[in-house]
Amino acid sequence: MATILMLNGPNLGLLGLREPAIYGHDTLEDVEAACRDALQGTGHELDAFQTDHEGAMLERVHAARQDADAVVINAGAWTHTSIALLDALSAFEGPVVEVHISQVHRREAFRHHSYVSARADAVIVGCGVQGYEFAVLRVARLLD
Ligand code: DHK
Repeated sequence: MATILMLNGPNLGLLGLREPAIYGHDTLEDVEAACRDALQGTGHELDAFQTDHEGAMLERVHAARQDADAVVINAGAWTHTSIALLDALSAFEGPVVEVHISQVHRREAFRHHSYVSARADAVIVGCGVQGYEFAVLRVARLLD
């Protein structure tokens, strides 16, 4: 059994409450439950972590080198700013899938560039929270 680590960055703990017209009404708990359901029968398990602290995220990605086989990440605004996060993900050897709930390319120009994409094996954008389910199923396939 492989472990898929789902990582969410800043402000994503407010999912369901935060700008619902953009990010929807589902909470992060709902999203995690949907991903666990999606993985049923694949033989893979989900571990999930959200933080608003960049150092904590970097440390979680470092630990993933030992305790996870694949990463699904929505880095929130760090997507557009953090070379440190890109470097941490580059030190992780398994599959990485990047998720954005909103269609970032239809939004402000500062959301169009992603440092995470330079490492990601796939990028899922604009599918709402369903994008997380697509992402975990994609990494499950890559792990098989
Ligand atoms: C989430 C965020 O918090 C923003 O900073 C990104 C992303 C977009 C999303 O669509 O999931 O720009």
